[in-house]
Amino acid sequence: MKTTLDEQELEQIFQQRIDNEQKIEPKDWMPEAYRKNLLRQISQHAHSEVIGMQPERNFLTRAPSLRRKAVLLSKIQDEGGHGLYLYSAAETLGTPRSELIEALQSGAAKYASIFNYPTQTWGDVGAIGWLVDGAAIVNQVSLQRTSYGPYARGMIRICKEESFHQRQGYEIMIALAQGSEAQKQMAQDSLNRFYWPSLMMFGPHDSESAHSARSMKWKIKRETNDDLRQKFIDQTVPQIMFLGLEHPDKEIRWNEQRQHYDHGEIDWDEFNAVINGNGHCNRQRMEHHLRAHEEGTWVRDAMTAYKEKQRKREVQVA
Ligand code: FAQ
Repeated sequence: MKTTLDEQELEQIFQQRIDNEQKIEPKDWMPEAYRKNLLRQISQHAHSEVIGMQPERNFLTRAPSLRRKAVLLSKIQDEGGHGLYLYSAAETLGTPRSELIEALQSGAAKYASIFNYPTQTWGDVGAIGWLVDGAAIVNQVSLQRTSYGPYARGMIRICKEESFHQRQGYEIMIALAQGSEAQKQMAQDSLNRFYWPSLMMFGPHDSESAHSARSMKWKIKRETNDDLRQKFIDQTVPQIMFLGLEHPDKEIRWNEQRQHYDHGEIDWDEFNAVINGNGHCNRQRMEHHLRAHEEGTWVRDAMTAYKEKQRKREVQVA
Protein backbone atom coordinates (compact mmCIF):
# COMPACT_ATOMS: atom_id res chain seq x y z
CA MET A 1 0.00 0.00 0.00
CA LYS A 2 1.22 3.51 -0.90
CA THR A 3 1.94 5.59 2.22
CA THR A 4 3.14 8.90 0.78
CA LEU A 5 1.50 11.26 -1.66
CA ASP A 6 3.24 12.09 -4.90
CA GLU A 7 3.83 15.64 -6.17
CA GLN A 8 0.73 15.63 -8.34
CA GLU A 9 -1.55 14.56 -5.49
CA LEU A 10 -0.02 17.14 -3.20
CA GLU A 11 -0.66 19.82 -5.83
CA GLN A 12 -4.28 18.74 -6.14
CA ILE A 13 -4.83 19.01 -2.39
CA PHE A 14 -3.04 22.36 -2.38
CA GLN A 15 -5.25 23.75 -5.16
CA GLN A 16 -8.36 22.43 -3.40
CA ARG A 17 -7.40 24.33 -0.25
CA ILE A 18 -6.92 27.49 -2.32
CA ASP A 19 -10.27 26.97 -4.06
CA ASN A 20 -11.92 26.55 -0.65
CA GLU A 21 -10.47 29.88 0.49
CA GLN A 22 -8.22 28.23 3.09
CA LYS A 23 -5.05 30.19 3.83
CA ILE A 24 -1.66 28.61 3.14
CA GLU A 25 0.68 28.91 6.13
CA PRO A 26 4.52 28.83 6.20
CA LYS A 27 4.91 25.17 7.22
CA ASP A 28 2.28 23.87 4.79
CA TRP A 29 3.35 22.04 1.68
CA MET A 30 3.34 24.31 -1.38
CA PRO A 31 4.52 23.91 -4.97
CA GLU A 32 8.00 25.38 -5.50
CA ALA A 33 6.64 27.69 -8.21
CA TYR A 34 4.05 29.10 -5.75
CA ARG A 35 6.78 29.75 -3.18
CA LYS A 36 9.02 31.40 -5.76
CA ASN A 37 6.33 33.61 -7.25
CA LEU A 38 5.08 34.67 -3.84
CA LEU A 39 8.60 35.41 -2.62
CA ARG A 40 9.18 37.52 -5.74
CA GLN A 41 6.00 39.54 -5.24
CA ILE A 42 6.26 40.02 -1.46
CA SER A 43 9.95 40.93 -1.53
CA GLN A 44 9.43 43.40 -4.39
CA HIS A 45 6.55 44.87 -2.44
CA ALA A 46 8.87 45.24 0.58
CA HIS A 47 11.57 46.88 -1.55
CA SER A 48 8.98 49.33 -2.88
CA GLU A 49 7.95 50.40 0.61
CA VAL A 50 11.57 50.98 1.62
CA ILE A 51 12.73 52.75 -1.55
CA GLY A 52 9.39 54.60 -1.46
CA MET A 53 10.55 56.52 1.60
CA GLN A 54 13.10 58.43 -0.46
CA PRO A 55 10.97 60.74 -2.64
CA GLU A 56 9.01 62.13 0.32
CA ARG A 57 12.03 62.31 2.57
CA ASN A 58 13.27 64.97 0.19
CA PHE A 59 10.65 67.33 1.63
CA LEU A 60 11.04 66.63 5.35
CA THR A 61 13.28 69.65 5.80
CA ARG A 62 11.03 71.78 3.59
CA ALA A 63 7.54 70.98 4.90
CA PRO A 64 5.60 74.26 5.14
CA SER A 65 4.68 73.96 8.87
CA LEU A 66 5.58 71.96 11.99
CA ARG A 67 2.27 70.08 11.71
CA ARG A 68 2.95 69.10 8.10
CA LYS A 69 6.46 68.02 9.02
CA ALA A 70 5.27 65.83 11.93
CA VAL A 71 2.59 64.20 9.76
CA LEU A 72 5.02 63.55 6.90
CA LEU A 73 7.66 62.14 9.23
CA SER A 74 5.15 59.74 10.72
CA LYS A 75 3.91 58.69 7.27
CA ILE A 76 7.44 57.96 6.05
CA GLN A 77 8.18 55.93 9.18
CA ASP A 78 5.01 53.92 8.52
CA GLU A 79 6.32 53.06 5.04
CA GLY A 80 9.58 51.79 6.58
CA GLY A 81 7.48 49.69 8.98
CA HIS A 82 5.49 48.24 6.07
CA GLY A 83 8.77 47.21 4.48
CA LEU A 84 9.74 45.39 7.68
CA TYR A 85 6.41 43.51 7.99
CA LEU A 86 6.75 42.49 4.38
CA TYR A 87 10.37 41.33 4.69
CA SER A 88 9.26 39.24 7.69
CA ALA A 89 6.40 37.75 5.68
CA ALA A 90 8.85 36.99 2.85
CA GLU A 91 11.32 35.36 5.24
CA THR A 92 8.64 32.85 6.32
CA LEU A 93 9.11 31.38 2.82
CA GLY A 94 12.64 30.35 3.74
CA THR A 95 14.87 33.05 2.25
CA PRO A 96 16.78 35.34 4.63
CA ARG A 97 16.32 39.09 4.41
CA SER A 98 20.01 39.64 3.58
CA GLU A 99 19.52 37.68 0.33
CA LEU A 100 16.42 39.66 -0.56
CA ILE A 101 18.26 42.93 -0.04
CA GLU A 102 21.18 41.68 -2.08
CA ALA A 103 18.77 40.97 -4.94
CA LEU A 104 17.46 44.54 -4.72
CA GLN A 105 20.92 46.05 -4.67
CA SER A 106 22.21 43.95 -7.56
CA GLY A 107 19.18 44.93 -9.66
CA ALA A 108 17.90 41.32 -9.80
CA ALA A 109 14.72 42.31 -7.94
CA LYS A 110 12.48 45.20 -8.92
CA TYR A 111 10.64 47.84 -6.91
CA ALA A 112 7.67 49.97 -7.94
CA SER A 113 8.48 52.20 -10.91
CA ILE A 114 6.74 55.21 -9.35
CA PHE A 115 9.57 55.78 -6.89
CA ASN A 116 11.98 56.64 -9.69
CA TYR A 117 10.20 59.95 -10.30
CA PRO A 118 11.57 63.04 -8.57
CA THR A 119 9.71 65.16 -6.02
CA GLN A 120 10.10 68.72 -7.19
CA THR A 121 7.54 70.69 -5.18
CA TRP A 122 5.42 70.42 -2.03
CA GLY A 123 2.52 69.62 -4.35
CA ASP A 124 4.32 66.37 -5.24
CA VAL A 125 4.13 65.30 -1.59
CA GLY A 126 0.36 65.83 -1.76
CA ALA A 127 0.13 63.96 -5.07
CA ILE A 128 2.13 61.02 -3.72
CA GLY A 129 -0.11 60.62 -0.66
CA TRP A 130 -3.28 61.02 -2.68
CA LEU A 131 -2.43 59.12 -5.88
CA VAL A 132 0.45 56.77 -5.03
CA ASP A 133 -0.91 55.67 -1.66
CA GLY A 134 -4.38 55.73 -3.23
CA ALA A 135 -3.28 53.30 -5.96
CA ALA A 136 -1.39 51.21 -3.39
CA ILE A 137 -4.58 50.87 -1.31
CA VAL A 138 -6.72 49.75 -4.26
CA ASN A 139 -4.17 46.99 -4.87
CA GLN A 140 -3.61 46.11 -1.23
CA VAL A 141 -7.31 45.95 -0.24
CA SER A 142 -7.53 43.19 -2.80
CA LEU A 143 -4.38 41.54 -1.40
CA GLN A 144 -5.97 41.32 2.07
CA ARG A 145 -7.62 38.20 0.60
CA THR A 146 -4.42 36.76 -0.86
CA SER A 147 -3.98 33.02 -0.29
CA TYR A 148 -0.78 33.20 1.80
CA GLY A 149 -1.65 33.80 5.47
CA PRO A 150 1.30 35.99 6.59
CA TYR A 151 0.95 38.25 3.53
CA ALA A 152 -2.82 38.60 3.93
CA ARG A 153 -2.53 39.48 7.63
CA GLY A 154 0.25 42.00 6.93
CA MET A 155 -1.95 43.66 4.30
CA ILE A 156 -4.82 44.21 6.74
CA ARG A 157 -2.64 46.31 9.02
CA ILE A 158 -0.87 48.06 6.16
CA CYS A 159 -4.16 49.11 4.55
CA LYS A 160 -5.28 50.87 7.73
CA GLU A 161 -2.13 52.96 7.71
CA GLU A 162 -2.25 53.62 3.97
CA SER A 163 -5.73 55.08 4.41
CA PHE A 164 -4.30 57.74 6.69
CA HIS A 165 -1.53 58.38 4.15
CA GLN A 166 -4.01 58.85 1.35
CA ARG A 167 -6.03 61.33 3.41
CA GLN A 168 -3.00 63.37 4.40
CA GLY A 169 -2.04 63.64 0.73
CA TYR A 170 -5.53 64.65 -0.36
CA GLU A 171 -5.68 67.21 2.44
CA ILE A 172 -2.48 68.82 1.09
CA MET A 173 -4.05 68.91 -2.39
CA ILE A 174 -7.25 70.52 -1.06
CA ALA A 175 -5.23 73.23 0.70
CA LEU A 176 -3.27 73.96 -2.48
CA ALA A 177 -6.29 73.78 -4.80
CA GLN A 178 -8.18 76.25 -2.59
CA GLY A 179 -5.17 78.53 -2.15
CA SER A 180 -3.63 81.23 -4.31
CA GLU A 181 -3.42 80.97 -8.10
CA ALA A 182 0.24 79.88 -7.78
CA GLN A 183 -0.70 77.14 -5.29
CA LYS A 184 -3.48 75.89 -7.56
CA GLN A 185 -0.99 75.78 -10.42
CA MET A 186 1.38 73.78 -8.24
CA ALA A 187 -1.38 71.25 -7.47
CA GLN A 188 -2.25 70.93 -11.17
CA ASP A 189 1.39 70.46 -12.15
CA SER A 190 1.87 67.69 -9.53
CA LEU A 191 -1.32 65.97 -10.67
CA ASN A 192 -0.14 66.14 -14.29
CA ARG A 193 3.24 64.59 -13.47
CA PHE A 194 2.06 61.88 -11.04
CA TYR A 195 -1.20 60.75 -12.65
CA TRP A 196 0.18 58.52 -15.41
CA PRO A 197 3.02 56.98 -13.33
CA SER A 198 0.36 56.12 -10.69
CA LEU A 199 -1.60 54.17 -13.31
CA MET A 200 1.62 52.29 -14.15
CA MET A 201 1.78 51.00 -10.57
CA PHE A 202 -0.81 48.35 -11.51
CA GLY A 203 1.63 46.76 -13.94
CA PRO A 204 1.31 45.84 -17.63
CA HIS A 205 -2.02 45.05 -19.32
CA ASP A 206 -3.39 41.62 -18.38
CA SER A 207 -2.54 40.31 -21.85
CA GLU A 208 1.13 41.27 -21.28
CA SER A 209 1.40 40.28 -17.61
CA ALA A 210 3.85 37.40 -17.22
CA HIS A 211 2.73 36.27 -13.77
CA SER A 212 -0.99 37.09 -13.62
CA ALA A 213 -2.55 33.86 -14.88
CA ARG A 214 -0.75 31.67 -12.33
CA SER A 215 -1.05 34.22 -9.57
CA MET A 216 -4.82 34.39 -10.11
CA LYS A 217 -5.15 30.59 -10.13
CA TRP A 218 -3.27 30.41 -6.84
CA LYS A 219 -5.12 33.47 -5.52
CA ILE A 220 -1.87 35.24 -4.79
CA LYS A 221 -3.55 38.02 -6.79
CA ARG A 222 -7.32 38.36 -6.40
CA GLU A 223 -7.96 40.87 -9.17
CA THR A 224 -6.11 41.52 -12.39
CA ASN A 225 -3.84 44.49 -13.15
CA ASP A 226 -6.37 46.06 -15.55
CA ASP A 227 -9.38 45.57 -13.24
CA LEU A 228 -7.57 47.22 -10.33
CA ARG A 229 -6.35 50.05 -12.57
CA GLN A 230 -9.92 50.66 -13.76
CA LYS A 231 -11.11 50.86 -10.13
CA PHE A 232 -8.47 53.48 -9.41
CA ILE A 233 -9.30 55.49 -12.54
CA ASP A 234 -13.01 55.47 -11.63
CA GLN A 235 -12.46 56.59 -8.05
CA THR A 236 -10.00 59.35 -9.03
CA VAL A 237 -12.30 61.22 -11.45
CA PRO A 238 -14.65 62.67 -8.77
CA GLN A 239 -11.65 63.46 -6.56
CA ILE A 240 -10.09 65.55 -9.35
CA MET A 241 -13.46 67.27 -9.93
CA PHE A 242 -13.82 68.10 -6.24
CA LEU A 243 -10.38 69.74 -6.30
CA GLY A 244 -11.46 71.81 -9.31
CA LEU A 245 -8.41 70.64 -11.28
CA GLU A 246 -8.19 69.56 -14.91
CA HIS A 247 -8.02 65.83 -15.63
CA PRO A 248 -4.62 64.98 -17.17
CA ASP A 249 -6.24 62.39 -19.43
CA LYS A 250 -8.04 64.22 -22.24
CA GLU A 251 -9.77 61.00 -23.32
CA ILE A 252 -11.47 60.33 -20.01
CA ARG A 253 -15.24 59.73 -20.65
CA TRP A 254 -17.98 57.99 -18.69
CA ASN A 255 -19.15 54.88 -20.50
CA GLU A 256 -22.78 54.25 -19.58
CA GLN A 257 -22.74 50.73 -20.98
CA ARG A 258 -19.62 49.61 -19.11
CA GLN A 259 -20.43 51.71 -16.05
CA HIS A 260 -16.77 52.71 -16.01
CA TYR A 261 -14.65 55.55 -17.35
CA ASP A 262 -12.99 55.02 -20.73
CA HIS A 263 -9.48 56.40 -20.74
CA GLY A 264 -6.36 57.12 -22.77
CA GLU A 265 -3.38 54.77 -23.08
CA ILE A 266 -0.37 54.69 -20.79
CA ASP A 267 3.01 55.40 -22.37
CA TRP A 268 4.35 51.85 -22.10
CA ASP A 269 7.74 52.82 -23.51
CA GLU A 270 8.19 55.08 -20.53
CA PHE A 271 7.07 52.29 -18.16
CA ASN A 272 9.55 49.83 -19.69
CA ALA A 273 12.37 52.35 -19.59
CA VAL A 274 11.74 53.04 -15.89
CA ILE A 275 11.49 49.38 -14.81
CA ASN A 276 14.65 48.63 -16.78
CA GLY A 277 16.68 51.17 -14.80
CA ASN A 278 16.36 54.24 -17.00
CA GLY A 279 13.95 56.45 -15.06
CA HIS A 280 14.88 59.88 -13.74
CA CYS A 281 16.04 58.68 -10.33
CA ASN A 282 16.84 54.93 -10.58
CA ARG A 283 20.56 55.43 -10.01
CA GLN A 284 20.11 57.97 -7.25
CA ARG A 285 17.62 55.75 -5.38
CA MET A 286 19.97 52.77 -5.43
CA GLU A 287 23.05 54.78 -4.50
CA HIS A 288 21.20 56.16 -1.50
CA HIS A 289 20.03 52.70 -0.47
CA LEU A 290 23.55 51.28 -0.74
CA ARG A 291 24.99 54.16 1.26
CA ALA A 292 22.37 53.86 4.03
CA HIS A 293 22.90 50.08 4.13
CA GLU A 294 26.65 50.55 4.40
CA GLU A 295 26.29 53.14 7.14
CA GLY A 296 24.04 50.75 9.07
CA THR A 297 26.64 47.96 9.11
CA TRP A 298 27.73 48.78 12.67
CA VAL A 299 24.10 48.49 13.89
CA ARG A 300 23.75 45.03 12.36
CA ASP A 301 27.17 44.01 13.73
CA ALA A 302 26.25 45.25 17.20
CA MET A 303 22.97 43.31 17.10
CA THR A 304 24.71 40.12 16.01
CA ALA A 305 27.39 40.53 18.73
CA TYR A 306 24.72 41.15 21.38
CA LYS A 307 22.76 38.07 20.28
CA GLU A 308 25.94 35.97 20.40
CA LYS A 309 26.73 37.24 23.91
CA GLN A 310 23.21 36.38 25.07
CA ARG A 311 23.50 32.91 23.54
CA LYS A 312 26.82 32.24 25.30
CA ARG A 313 25.36 33.42 28.62
CA GLU A 314 22.37 31.08 28.19
CA VAL A 315 24.74 28.16 27.45
CA GLN A 316 26.76 28.96 30.61
CA VAL A 317 23.62 29.11 32.79
CA ALA A 318 22.36 25.82 31.35
N1 FAQ B 1 6.96 48.79 -11.18
O1 FAQ B 1 3.52 39.88 -14.57
P1 FAQ B 1 3.39 41.23 -13.95
C1 FAQ B 1 3.42 51.54 -2.12
C2 FAQ B 1 7.12 44.08 -13.13
S1 FAQ B 1 3.55 49.92 -2.38
C3 FAQ B 1 8.03 47.95 -11.30
O2 FAQ B 1 2.08 41.91 -14.09
P2 FAQ B 1 2.94 40.84 -11.13
C4 FAQ B 1 3.28 52.10 -0.74
C5 FAQ B 1 6.81 42.83 -12.32
O3 FAQ B 1 7.44 42.86 -11.07
C6 FAQ B 1 3.78 49.77 -4.14
N2 FAQ B 1 7.90 46.72 -11.82
O4 FAQ B 1 3.84 41.14 -12.42
C7 FAQ B 1 3.97 53.40 -0.68
C8 FAQ B 1 7.32 41.75 -13.24
O5 FAQ B 1 8.75 41.73 -13.18
P3 FAQ B 1 9.57 40.43 -12.60
C9 FAQ B 1 4.16 48.41 -4.47
C10 FAQ B 1 6.68 46.32 -12.20
O6 FAQ B 1 3.86 40.73 -10.00
C11 FAQ B 1 3.32 54.55 -1.06
C12 FAQ B 1 6.99 42.31 -14.62
O7 FAQ B 1 6.88 43.72 -14.46
N3 FAQ B 1 3.00 47.55 -4.38
O8 FAQ B 1 3.45 52.18 -3.07
C13 FAQ B 1 5.54 47.14 -12.08
O9 FAQ B 1 2.01 39.73 -11.38
C14 FAQ B 1 3.98 55.80 -0.98
C15 FAQ B 1 5.72 41.73 -15.21
O10 FAQ B 1 4.54 42.19 -14.51
C16 FAQ B 1 3.11 46.23 -4.61
O11 FAQ B 1 4.18 45.74 -4.86
C17 FAQ B 1 5.72 48.42 -11.55
N4 FAQ B 1 4.70 49.27 -11.42
O12 FAQ B 1 2.04 42.17 -10.99
C18 FAQ B 1 5.25 53.48 -0.18
C19 FAQ B 1 1.85 45.44 -4.48
N5 FAQ B 1 4.48 46.45 -12.56
O13 FAQ B 1 9.24 40.33 -11.15
C20 FAQ B 1 5.90 54.71 -0.07
C21 FAQ B 1 2.08 43.97 -4.63
C22 FAQ B 1 4.94 45.26 -12.97
O14 FAQ B 1 9.11 39.25 -13.38
C23 FAQ B 1 5.25 55.87 -0.48
N6 FAQ B 1 2.44 43.61 -5.96
N7 FAQ B 1 6.25 45.19 -12.76
O15 FAQ B 1 11.02 40.80 -12.83
C24 FAQ B 1 1.54 43.37 -6.94
O16 FAQ B 1 0.35 43.48 -6.75
C25 FAQ B 1 2.08 42.91 -8.27
O17 FAQ B 1 3.40 42.50 -8.09
C26 FAQ B 1 2.01 44.00 -9.39
C27 FAQ B 1 2.65 43.43 -10.67
C28 FAQ B 1 0.56 44.36 -9.69
C29 FAQ B 1 2.79 45.26 -9.00
